[in-house]
Amino acid sequence: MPREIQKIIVMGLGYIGLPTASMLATKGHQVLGVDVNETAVNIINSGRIHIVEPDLDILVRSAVNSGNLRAALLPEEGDTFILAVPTPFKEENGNLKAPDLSYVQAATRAIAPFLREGNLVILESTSPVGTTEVVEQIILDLRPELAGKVHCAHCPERVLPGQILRELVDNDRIIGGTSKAALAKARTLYKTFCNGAILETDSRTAELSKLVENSFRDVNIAFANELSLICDRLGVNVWETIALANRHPRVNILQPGPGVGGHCIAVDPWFIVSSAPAEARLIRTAREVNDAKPHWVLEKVRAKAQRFRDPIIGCLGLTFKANIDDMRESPSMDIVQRLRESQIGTVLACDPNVASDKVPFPLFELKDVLKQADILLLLVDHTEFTEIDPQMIKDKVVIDTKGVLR
Ligand code: SAJ
Repeated sequence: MPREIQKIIVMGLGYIGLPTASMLATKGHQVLGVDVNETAVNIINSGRIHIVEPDLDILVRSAVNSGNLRAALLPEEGDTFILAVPTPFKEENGNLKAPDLSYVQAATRAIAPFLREGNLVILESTSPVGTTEVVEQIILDLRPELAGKVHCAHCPERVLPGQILRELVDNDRIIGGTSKAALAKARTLYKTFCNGAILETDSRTAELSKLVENSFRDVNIAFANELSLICDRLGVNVWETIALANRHPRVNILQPGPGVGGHCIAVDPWFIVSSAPAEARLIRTAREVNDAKPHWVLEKVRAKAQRFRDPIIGCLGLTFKANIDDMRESPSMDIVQRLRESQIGTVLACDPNVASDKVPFPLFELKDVLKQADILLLLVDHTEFTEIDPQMIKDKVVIDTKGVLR
């Protein structure tokens, strides 16, 4: 049990807000989760979940049953307010992608009337540099009498979808305060459930650190994706090349794929690019390299299809990575949809993790796709696909974007 039980308001009950709210509730805090989605609010209040994440259902059920977690459409007064709302990007000038802070601004305006002296406001959403100061300014504009009396901090979430609950507890946590009091209060709160180190800094450095983590990964995946194009041009196996290079003690190349998806790595680097466009040349190019990969895969299929009249193209996988059901920014989904529009052949899509009502086209069983396809396009390394018997596909044209059907 925490030494000091707080009333905590969590704004946004998605992949970050809901696990965080439930975790705090199971540690004894009184938590009110707020979301604009009425269906989600009702589902959570009945002890169930509206998203897919291993073991989250158990945590939410126990938090709701304990009476410590409630969900609602509007906030109330409390001790700490956590903002865990989306920060997507919007197209600007046709090309540069600018952060869309409208959800952060709306959530801040929604809590402002409920703030009291001594409250802590934590921004967890991945945000461009300066956003915590923007949150503070919105509060002061609406409640000038609270100047110096409400504390703001940025504590970026860093958990990996598929392993959220473990990483919420085990990962080190960066907290960036706009004041010493904000840092002290945030440290006390996160210590109630976080076993990792609590690393203190200012809010701008915390904001940039989070963006840098995801940009580091994006740049490194872009290197692997560029290698896959180079190897294809030179007739060399990219997977073997990377495996061999990685035997050097100071080389650790990531894996190529059909592109980079998800709501984080494909988005966050743009927040750096839009704040420092002249300087962020490598980060921008990496985004462009990764974003161009689906088109390259499509052209590969087109080239292989030329020897057939109306080939059946079996597409394996729709999600943005293996063994999850999440299709946000998924390059695989993009490729399948563009293939369907291309008239290159007849597309049979298959994904054992995706429910048929989640996609606007029919899904087929793996065994049927394996039987009928002339061309087999592997897009996601779901376990079911990595276990395909090579004998079953030896007569097919195989395009394996993840290198698992070797
Ligand atoms: N991918 C590759 N090759 C690789 C690794 C990944 O093509 O070698 C692709 C995946 O297939 C996927 C995309 O990259 O399409 C992103 O997948 P991921 O597993 O690398 O990361 P996410 O988006 O699920 O979660 C990331 C994590 N950030 C880092 O690892 C630095 C996570 O810790 C963050 O909390 C999360 O973003 C977030 O919310 O920002």
